[in-house]
Amino acid sequence: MAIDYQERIPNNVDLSEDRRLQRALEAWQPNYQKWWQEMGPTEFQTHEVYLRTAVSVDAKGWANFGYVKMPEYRWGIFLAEPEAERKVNFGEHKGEAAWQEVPGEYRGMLRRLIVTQGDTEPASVEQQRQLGFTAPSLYDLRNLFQVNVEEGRHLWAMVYLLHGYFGRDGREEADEMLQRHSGDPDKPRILGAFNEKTPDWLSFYMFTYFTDRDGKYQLASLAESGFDPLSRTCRFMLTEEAHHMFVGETGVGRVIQRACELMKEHGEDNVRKMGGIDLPTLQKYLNFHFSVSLDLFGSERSTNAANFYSMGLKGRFEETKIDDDHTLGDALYPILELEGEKFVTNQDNALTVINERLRDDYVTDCDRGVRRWNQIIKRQGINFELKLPHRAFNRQIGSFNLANTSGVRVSPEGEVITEAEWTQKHGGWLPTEADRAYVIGLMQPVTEPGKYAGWIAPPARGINNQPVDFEYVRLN
Ligand code: BYC
Ligand code: FE
Ligand code: FE
Repeated sequence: MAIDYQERIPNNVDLSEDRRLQRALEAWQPNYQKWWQEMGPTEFQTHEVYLRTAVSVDAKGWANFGYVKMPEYRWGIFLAEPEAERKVNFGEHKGEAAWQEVPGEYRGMLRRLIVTQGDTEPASVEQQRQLGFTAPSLYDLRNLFQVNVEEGRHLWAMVYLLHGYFGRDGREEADEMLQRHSGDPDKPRILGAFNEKTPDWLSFYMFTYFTDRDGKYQLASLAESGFDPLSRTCRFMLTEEAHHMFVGETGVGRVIQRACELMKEHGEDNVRKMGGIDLPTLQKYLNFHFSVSLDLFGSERSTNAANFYSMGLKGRFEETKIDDDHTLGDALYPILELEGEKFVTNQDNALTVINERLRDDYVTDCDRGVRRWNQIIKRQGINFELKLPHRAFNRQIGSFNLANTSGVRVSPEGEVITEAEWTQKHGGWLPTEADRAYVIGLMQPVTEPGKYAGWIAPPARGINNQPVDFEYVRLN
């Protein structure tokens, strides 16, 4: 029996006009629902949550808010409006009409990019599945679920491309998206950060600040793609991503705010005594999440990445705003490297080091938020500064990976140290078991509207102009 997908899957891609695609997605949908029930939020599936749903791609249709039970969320397929006469804007095909079908010779590469992107989306839902039990407020609980349903929709976005443009192997890849799981020893998610745990709300805010921001930069590069359906779907995903990073930035900001208030109130720095999260612990979580997120940009030198660019599949951040030839034939780009025990800046072929360029854009963006966090601390009259650690700190991928540095390690300040020093000092730089146990111990659910856990300040304002004591999740 054919389901009316016009009804079941909101979409702006004329799904009902393409019976084969419709059937393929019909076959995948129950598997997605099953995955959501088994691997999505562990609780609250039958509760009404005040969610926004994308009902169209223009600014107005977007902001549709109402109570929804998560399994009934209208996961749909939304592509940004096509751009008339759009061209491939970079690489060897620069100037050709943008592709509406997959260019045959790049099929494998393109599929791989889409699969890697798609894999992260359900991974993050899996990582966050236990957090609903310990939300610091109904406002935060609602934000968690908003992020979760939208990451689910981002999976739909990539699965649509796989089903719509890649035939049988696309369908197989779509199935595998639901078979790999975050942290699964046999079938892990593809990228490192998506196999880490998100066991507490501080980790969640750091993740949405740092790791969702990798999403922003990767999606922005894919939005430049010469493969137009990918470009359009990523452009719309980026509008959803903004909220995820907002949850992260304001979440961390509120933890900082609360720590500062406790310090002032009690005239002492050790806010753990008062049930807060101290700033040095925050710095350790920041160090961890920033460094694992840096790994998501791949190796500094990458032939994959150079090929993605030359083929016109994945551009640079804001490609069309960059003033150069967009082919990067002889262009150079600086990269930081360790030579022996010294950092040196080398110039290398801009194509080869294109991952590094995106990482640079990302670091600059991360730093802006850290400065805003420091403003919160300063306004409270507290003398403390959060910092991004050095980019070579705690890396697992690329030239600063321990395996590539003959045992050299780097401190957050960027000093080259020995393995022995690392062993001795890393507990001061990254969350220890004791730090994690302390933070997890604070995670007690607060479920009364308008009440907030003692380790976090209330938000400055509510969602969609609702008050902060609004019933964002109906528990009865
Ligand atoms: N962990 O040539 P290299 C998001 C692999 S986040 C494990 O340096 P390349 C979201 C690599 O796959 C955005 N493995 O890499 C956020 C390759 O494997 P093979 C996600 C890694 O290809 C929050 C080998 O190492 N989107 O949306 O230049 C919540 C050599 O690598 C890692 C994308 O990533 C790692 N960290 O660059 C929800 C965009 N890094 O071929 C969602 C699509 C590398 O030897 N992906 N490897 O088996 C890409 O553009 C590229 O795949 C990467 C890697 C930038 C990730
Ligand atoms: Fe996403
Ligand atoms: Fe996201």
